Amino acid sequence: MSRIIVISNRVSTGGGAHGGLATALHAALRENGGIWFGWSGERVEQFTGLINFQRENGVTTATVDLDDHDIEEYYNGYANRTLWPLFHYRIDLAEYERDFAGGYQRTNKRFADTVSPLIEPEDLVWVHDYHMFPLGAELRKRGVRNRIGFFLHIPWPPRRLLVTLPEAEELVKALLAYDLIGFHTPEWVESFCDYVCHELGGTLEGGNELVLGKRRVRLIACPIGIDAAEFAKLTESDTARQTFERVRESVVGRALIVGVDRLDYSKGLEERFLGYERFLTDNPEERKEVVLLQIAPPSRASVDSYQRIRSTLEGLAGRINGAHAALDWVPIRYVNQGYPRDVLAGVYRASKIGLVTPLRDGMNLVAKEYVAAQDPEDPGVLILSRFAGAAEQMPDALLVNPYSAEEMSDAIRQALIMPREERIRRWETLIRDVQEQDVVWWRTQFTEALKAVPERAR
Ligand code: ADQ
Repeated sequence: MSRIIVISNRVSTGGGAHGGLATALHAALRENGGIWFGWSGERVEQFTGLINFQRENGVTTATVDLDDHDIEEYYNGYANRTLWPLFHYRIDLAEYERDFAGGYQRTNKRFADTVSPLIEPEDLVWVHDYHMFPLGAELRKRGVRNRIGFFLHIPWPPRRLLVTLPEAEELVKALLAYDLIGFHTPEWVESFCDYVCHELGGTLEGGNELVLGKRRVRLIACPIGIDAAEFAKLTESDTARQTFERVRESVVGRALIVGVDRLDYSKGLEERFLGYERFLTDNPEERKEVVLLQIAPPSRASVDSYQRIRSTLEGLAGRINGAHAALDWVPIRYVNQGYPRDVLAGVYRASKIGLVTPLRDGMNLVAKEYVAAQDPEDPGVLILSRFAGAAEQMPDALLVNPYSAEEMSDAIRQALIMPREERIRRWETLIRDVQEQDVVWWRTQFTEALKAVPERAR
């Protein structure tokens, strides 16, 4: 059986608690052998390419430290200030700087130099996400002839937006060095094809193979899932039960609405608060019957746009609470902190509504975790943005346009009065797919598709 070489910006070690993605990749590494390679998250004065190998619970990881230039230009710069906003349709926030683009290429070359000697002829190589677009092409330049697949965890932007990126053509051509490119949804696959066919003159063959000159690459829509079984187990844990009790007590009979997101402008938190405020204004009789708990740990704090969203949200929560609170009730509890997964499971289960309303999201795993944590006898209602990749798989959620405060307000109202039979009916369809198309299903779909790519001159 072929080993797997997983390459991603950050690496999750074999020990401790993890999200579904790390668990699924660890399982693959344990079963097939292999290595998980990437940045250690550490900063050094001068890049050395020295690899730190670790082995924990049968998983080998190999990490390198980056220097200040790399971190500023590749990570904070091109990945977080250029590609992330552009790929989430926010060209107003995207910064196009040649230094960032140069640092991104340099760091990818450094990764390729470091990892290529670790790759053996029969290995399957699986590269992850927007930090690593050029890595496959760099590996090819270093003589790596293996099957190499790439999976994008974020959306692929429409052609009309992508053409604003000065390096778009170069990046997309580099991507064609992979054998297989995976996206969460058919919509992102179509956007990618649209760019390659209309900007570069490529052609689509057999519905899933893009051809440009001598290059041929397969495309797959392969939605990531969660480890649903593990999440259901977490929900039964002591910590989850205690959290459930504590949270339920704290809202004294009111309906809890929960949001759980990294503090990121793509998650639509400002719009969510405004939608909730609209609900409070439109439904004065319900006013004191609900509480919104928003859990949002800060991320990427060294990027300006993330500092701005933090202060905007603090201001907004303060204003809404100031305008609507009563002696015994505060409408929004806004918590800037991360929680262990078993605590989150208890919070999800205690919540009558899961409010997941990103403006744009590759998939969104919180939506699936919320469903997995519900009580089958009395499940809560998922309100989901139609602009999350997850919406495609979850039509039985209440789908909303997160830009419309009115739609969000209507959906909250509909969820609060939804009869139990309807909640159960919708939840049963949702949980079936969350369980069937879990993270192991996703991993298998991708790796099997990669193995099926015919051997050919690379
Ligand atoms: P993210 O943008 O990070 O991932 P998401 O899919 O929602 O978004 O995953 C977030 C994970 O972090 C979830 O497992 C959630 O439980 C956890 N989390 C969030 N807030 C937390 C908190 N306060 N405490 C503890 N844990 C918290 C990117 C893409 C997504 C895509 C994933 C996977 O942006 O669209 O679904 O990758 O491909």
